[in-house]
Amino acid sequence: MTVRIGMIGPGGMGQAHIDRIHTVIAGGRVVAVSDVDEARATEVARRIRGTRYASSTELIAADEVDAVMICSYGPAHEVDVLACIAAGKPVLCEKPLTPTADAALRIMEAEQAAGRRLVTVGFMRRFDRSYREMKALLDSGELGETLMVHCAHRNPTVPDFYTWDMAINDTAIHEIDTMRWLLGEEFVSARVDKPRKTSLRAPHLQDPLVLVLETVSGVRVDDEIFVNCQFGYDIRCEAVAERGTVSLADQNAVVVRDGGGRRNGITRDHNDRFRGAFVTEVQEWIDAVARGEHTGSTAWDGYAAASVCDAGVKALTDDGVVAVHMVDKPAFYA
Ligand code: ISE
Repeated sequence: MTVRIGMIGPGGMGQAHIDRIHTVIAGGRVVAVSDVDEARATEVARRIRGTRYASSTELIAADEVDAVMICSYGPAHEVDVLACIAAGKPVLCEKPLTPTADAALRIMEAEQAAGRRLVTVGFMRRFDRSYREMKALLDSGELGETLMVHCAHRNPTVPDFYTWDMAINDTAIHEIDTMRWLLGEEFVSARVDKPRKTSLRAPHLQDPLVLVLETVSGVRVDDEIFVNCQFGYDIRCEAVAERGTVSLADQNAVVVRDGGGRRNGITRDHNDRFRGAFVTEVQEWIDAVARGEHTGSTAWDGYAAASVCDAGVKALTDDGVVAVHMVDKPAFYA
């Protein structure tokens, strides 16, 4: 069976997904697109020989669409995810599921009323080989209990539309989800430390910043967010446990030795750094859709991440520690 996918918002991320679905991934094909930018939707539809729908609502309802990928702007996700649930169609929604926890709660409520898990959130780092090896080692108990995790998330630059809160709910959200998954527990509080700002940033941004999170059992996670670091897309993570540490290795494919010394390449963006993770994530999703099953992060994961983001965004403007507020996890997501 070929899973016929409708894509909402085929911008940079969406087109990267289309390319992998049509080249390296088996079992799926993007047959329909819609976008607020009509010219872009028309061009992508022509390129994939698919149908352009005038609205996301029409795309979701179309008989030729078995499942939906949402790659549009975060604030536009809720209405389309709810329409997919109403239509009974599986949906892979790029992060953030929603920009606020309240919106994610509405999605959870609709999905529970529908009685079937249909929503997968695109938290791709869970599929990254290095993070998976790190999790397997920590879960084995060989290093004892995990006490702290030091993360860094650096981008060369960010686009003009990047607003002050996106440091948390668009960038740090990756570590928020990955650390929940890695540690297997929820966060209870957030604090933001605001160091000296780089002169190479837009004036409205606090860049860099350090998001400091604490889990239920007291594990402390610090996450350096530096989105105008200039030199590359640099993702670092070191977990400190009772008897040792484990870190992500450098992600270079080759090491150069010459008169300038020994060095390795640094990736430029997320599609480059997490290429393998994206392929595994989308392949597993297509396989699960074909079997009529759910896979990957759930709407609960989207909600939990949004709840931590809400506290993190508050901590950006307020001093001190902000509590994370979450509802109890429904049995549906156990
Ligand atoms: C972007 O949306 C991503 O998901 C990238 O992985 C992240 O590094 C970047 O900061 C975000 O804006």
